Amino acid sequence: MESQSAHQQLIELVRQAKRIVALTGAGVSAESGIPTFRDAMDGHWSKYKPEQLATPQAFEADPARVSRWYDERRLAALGCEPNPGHYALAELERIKRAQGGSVTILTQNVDQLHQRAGSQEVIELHGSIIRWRCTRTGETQDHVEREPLAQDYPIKSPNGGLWRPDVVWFGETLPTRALASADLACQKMDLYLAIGTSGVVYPATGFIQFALDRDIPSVEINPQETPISEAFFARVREASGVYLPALVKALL
Ligand code: BV8
Repeated sequence: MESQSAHQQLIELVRQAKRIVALTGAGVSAESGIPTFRDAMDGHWSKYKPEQLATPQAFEADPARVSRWYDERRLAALGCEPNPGHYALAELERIKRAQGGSVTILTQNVDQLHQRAGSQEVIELHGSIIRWRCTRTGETQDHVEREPLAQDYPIKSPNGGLWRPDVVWFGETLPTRALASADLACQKMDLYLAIGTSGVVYPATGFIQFALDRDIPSVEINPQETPISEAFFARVREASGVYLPALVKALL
């Protein structure tokens, strides 16, 4: 936030709001120890770009490599805990629900940490790496076991297909129901937050347009500037795991 008075202004915006929509990205999970998407390629994955592996073409070309990458990320997510930023958003939802309002989280994250922190209204725009899907039948299974899904990859499904992570890859369309629910929430909202996202992935980053078109206040919470920072009504240059708990505490 540019200044203390702007911080007070934001507290009042959140206090007055009845229907809040929060778009969250990998930055919200950073303080849980999950590398952000653009930094995700550490170790032996550093020779790839995530956009190269998170595509149907990459899975087609090398299903073993892509399945292994996702299973490692699944295990990493299961080994992490929600951080104070996740818990603060769940608390904010409880506060707003008690007042007859709502907090709808549109998450680009696939780690399910919002749900594990207690948030109820979470729309997974890009799916989940905890859930895997058969490429032939579309059957899905949740995998919360803390060991690798297989010794050898790719993982054959019993119906002659392969198991793939139930995530939205680049070039794949987002789940229709998720998009419809997100649109509905954005049409009813009176405050839009974009937290921990670099604002480069579509259509997720496009939801701010609902706020701009309806002249609804929009706030970006991110220690760094992003390509869409200027579009927001206000900007908070702080980590979500630090700022969100302070914001929610100020409401009580
Ligand atoms: C689609 C799942 C129809 C897999 C992901 C219009 C214009 C241009 C391009 C397109 C367009 N429409 C479609 C496209 C193509 C593409 C796209 O957007 N490309 C981009 C790269 C230009 N979109 C698609 O393909 C989408 N499908 O639209 O279908 C179609 C298809 C083709 C062409 C036209 C139409 C599907 C997109 C979904 C891809 N799947 N994830 C997986 O996770 O492996 S996206 C991936 O990026 C993750 O979900 C990730 O969450 C998401 C966005 O990244 P961020 O979350 O923002 O993370 P990032 O690391 O980038 O940034 C972290 C931020 O956190 C930073 O700003 C940092 O400063 C901040 N931060 C760090 N620490 C903290 C913090 N903030 C707060 N607190 C902290 N402590």
